[in-house]
Amino acid sequence: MADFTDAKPPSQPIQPPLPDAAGAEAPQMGGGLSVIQYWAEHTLSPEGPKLWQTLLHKSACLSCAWGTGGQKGGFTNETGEKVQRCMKSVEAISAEIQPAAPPQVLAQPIAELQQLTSLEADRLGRLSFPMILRAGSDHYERIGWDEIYQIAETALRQPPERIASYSSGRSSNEAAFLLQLLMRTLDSNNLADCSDLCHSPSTVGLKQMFGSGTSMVSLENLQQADCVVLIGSNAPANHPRLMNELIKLRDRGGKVIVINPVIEVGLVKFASPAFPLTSLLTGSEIASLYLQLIPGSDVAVFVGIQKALIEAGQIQIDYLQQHTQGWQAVVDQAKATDWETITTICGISQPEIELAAQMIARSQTVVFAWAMGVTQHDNGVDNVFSIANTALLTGNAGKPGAGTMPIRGHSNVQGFGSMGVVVTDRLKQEIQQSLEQLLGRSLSRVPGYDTRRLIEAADAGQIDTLICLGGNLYAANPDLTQAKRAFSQIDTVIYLATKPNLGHFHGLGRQNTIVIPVFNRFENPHKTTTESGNNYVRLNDEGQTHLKDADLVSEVEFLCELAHRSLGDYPIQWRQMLETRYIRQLIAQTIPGYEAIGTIDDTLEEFTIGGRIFDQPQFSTPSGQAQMFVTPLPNLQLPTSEQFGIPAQLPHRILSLMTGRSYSQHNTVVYKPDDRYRGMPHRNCILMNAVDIQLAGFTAHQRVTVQGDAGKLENVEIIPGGVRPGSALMFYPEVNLIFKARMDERSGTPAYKRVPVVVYAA
Ligand SMILES: Nc1nc2c(c(=O)[nH]1)N[C@H]1C(S)=C(S)[C@@H](COP(=O)(O)OP(=O)(O)OC[C@H]3O[C@@H](n4cnc5c(=O)[nH]c(N)nc54)[C@H](O)[C@@H]3O)O[C@H]1N2
Ligand SMILES: Nc1nc2c(c(=O)[nH]1)N[C@H]1C(S)=C(S)[C@@H](COP(=O)(O)OP(=O)(O)OC[C@H]3O[C@@H](n4cnc5c(=O)[nH]c(N)nc54)[C@H](O)[C@@H]3O)O[C@H]1N2
Ligand code: SF4
Ligand SMILES: [Mo]
Repeated sequence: MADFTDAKPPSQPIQPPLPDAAGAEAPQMGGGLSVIQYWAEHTLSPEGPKLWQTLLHKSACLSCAWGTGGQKGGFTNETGEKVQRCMKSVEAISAEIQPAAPPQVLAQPIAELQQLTSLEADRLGRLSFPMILRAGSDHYERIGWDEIYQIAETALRQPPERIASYSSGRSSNEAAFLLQLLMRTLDSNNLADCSDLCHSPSTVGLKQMFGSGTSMVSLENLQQADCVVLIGSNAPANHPRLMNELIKLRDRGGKVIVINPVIEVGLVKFASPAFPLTSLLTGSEIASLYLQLIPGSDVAVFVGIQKALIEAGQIQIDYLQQHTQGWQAVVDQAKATDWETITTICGISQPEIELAAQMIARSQTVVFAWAMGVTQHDNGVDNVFSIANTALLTGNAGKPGAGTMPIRGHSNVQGFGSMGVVVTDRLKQEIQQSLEQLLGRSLSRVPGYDTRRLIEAADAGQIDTLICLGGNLYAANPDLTQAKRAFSQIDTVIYLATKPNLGHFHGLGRQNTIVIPVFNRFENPHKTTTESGNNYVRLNDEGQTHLKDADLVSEVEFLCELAHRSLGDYPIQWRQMLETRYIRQLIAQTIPGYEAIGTIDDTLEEFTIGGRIFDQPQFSTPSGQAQMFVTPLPNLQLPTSEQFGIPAQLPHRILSLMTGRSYSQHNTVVYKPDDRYRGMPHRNCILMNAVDIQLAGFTAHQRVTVQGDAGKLENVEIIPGGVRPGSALMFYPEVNLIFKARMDERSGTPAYKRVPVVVYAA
């Protein structure tokens, strides 16, 4: 374990006093007894028995990609450790075991349903019968399966460039594989996926650097790290079990460096129910160093860290020479960039950056982990490059206990990528070749639309048919007005979903909108698999639904039947795939690293995907070396009040707005309106720094208008809290109404974390 006792004392105070993480009423640490209380309330309530049954079911947790559960039992992680499921798991299950939404409620005029909030839409209950909204009608009505398949099959007969799919990472690998095979057999490459809005910059960036786009760190490796750099992640809310690894790391003397414009209370101190004696009551310190940077400036921080390492003679030249390419240019860039430029862009002082560099250099094994604060920027890929460059300069890639670790989102979003649900230029060559062999012809080379480009194409009237395998394409997008308009230009929209959401009421097609109710992961009548963010494949057992007299279909069955009706037996006997073991055999033959899935039905052995975890500095690039890239510093200038059309005399403040999740929501689905850890009591809040509140002449809790380049939200309550001055934070999906998508061109990911807004008193 590294020793920090002789670390150079900083020349000036390195840690700015931690601002209050949140408002006065907010708790002073993350986790805590309220988590236990939530657990207890739910598991002891009338839904308790069903909840327990589901928690114990052998299937992967529905919520995040940390990936607890699976064949080894609902409470086991991949190293065989017995762990608890966090309350996010309970939250997700609770939503799925709701009673069915009453038919008369779903048959209300669509204008009524459009009044519902995200929370209200979810609380309607589970979808339990298929329904259609036809052109000229003002409400959804029940529809029979034959007519559904007829409409769908006709809709797929359009030219391939005019048909598209969108998917979200809750479905299985089997459904994902079928979806892409169906689309590619039809010659369409329009395979948009929620990862386009999420970790696509990580996939694109890491693939170029290491030849593999996922985490190179296994859970076992993480457990050997002695430093974790956690960048742009609110893990206490979104990946709670990762917090236990950070607590254990601190307990064994390791360091955690947090890089985040928001002081997230749970990243300062977290009280974990996993350690009732040592952590739950008093809390465990998480961050050893907290760098509260200006949003969007991560590249500057990492170039700064690189510069400090170079100046201290702490980069690993031997390692770079042997295992990397392009390192000299990266070193030259850091040397040539002066400190003032770096510190002005990121707002972090040189001594603080130097301290971070020293912590990294003095650690034997460092894991660099990140989430949406890194990827959702117009330079998302550069952010990823700059982090991985830093890992390489210090020799922290390709050894046990170290490496780059994107913290993935949806519980099977990574599986969708592995199965080839990607646009053409992101499809692995091996998969392309195998599919061409299967089809007996070459695949279409048309680029295909990723998620943002799909919305643009639809908005331009270029899409006739859209199949949505889960998710909420409407509300996940920036500029909801555009998203709604885009949907209205699509003739046929088919949603497969477990529960109603805003998309089903606002994302409506021109001719037909069909909502098909599906079994969720623990209800499917067949086995399925999923892939965690740590590259671990889990096998999910068959299950049953609690819904009585429900007319549900499995995603696999729907896709098989639709494919059979559209394509007959070409290139496979689609109906045979209802036996999902055959799909797994096909996956084993097609997807690199997935060979072991071919026998998983017999062995029941879950496995780590081959070729992903790098314990040795031998990467999957053609040369075996990692490729490094120079990362231009971002220009973070905000528009002026004239550009916003705001009279200069009106009291106002122009801010860089971060948009993301509250404590109790899963993406576009809100479970509870407030975020107690940030002191935000409802959805229509803006978290601002006291300095900005004062400079604009506002007061705490005043109601203001927040305006972006696509619209405004009114009557927004100002909440003072731990955001970096000059920036603010609001919740999606509501805030998606007010801004257009600037995006990272290389990955297609919108800059959700740096939205220029003006705040003024109405
Ligand atoms: N309970 C729950 N779990 C979830 C989800 C959920 O909605 N609810 N969603 C799932 C999905 S799909 C995903 S992608 C993940 C999302 O997990 P996260 O990425 O943790 O979620 P976000 O709310 O987007 O917040 C990201 C963090 O980035 C910080 N940030 C913002 N801008 C910047 C910046 O410029 N630089 C840096 N360094 N940090 C910045 C924010 O302050 C925030 O702490 O969680 C997954 N798990
Ligand atoms: N402003 C802003 N916007 C963002 C983000 C942000 O940070 N800020 N984050 C982005 C990110 S990271 C992501 S991943 C996207 C999320 O975008 P999506 O993945 O499209 O949205 P979700 O809200 O996760 O989708 C929820 C719906 O999925 C359906 N569902 C749940 N389980 C299943 C299942 O097993 N099968 C099927 N077929 N359906 C199911 C339910 O009907 C539920 O209503 O949002 C993006 N949008
Ligand atoms: S950390 Fe993620 S995968 Fe693990 S129990 Fe919690 S929500 Fe589920
Ligand atoms: Mo995500």
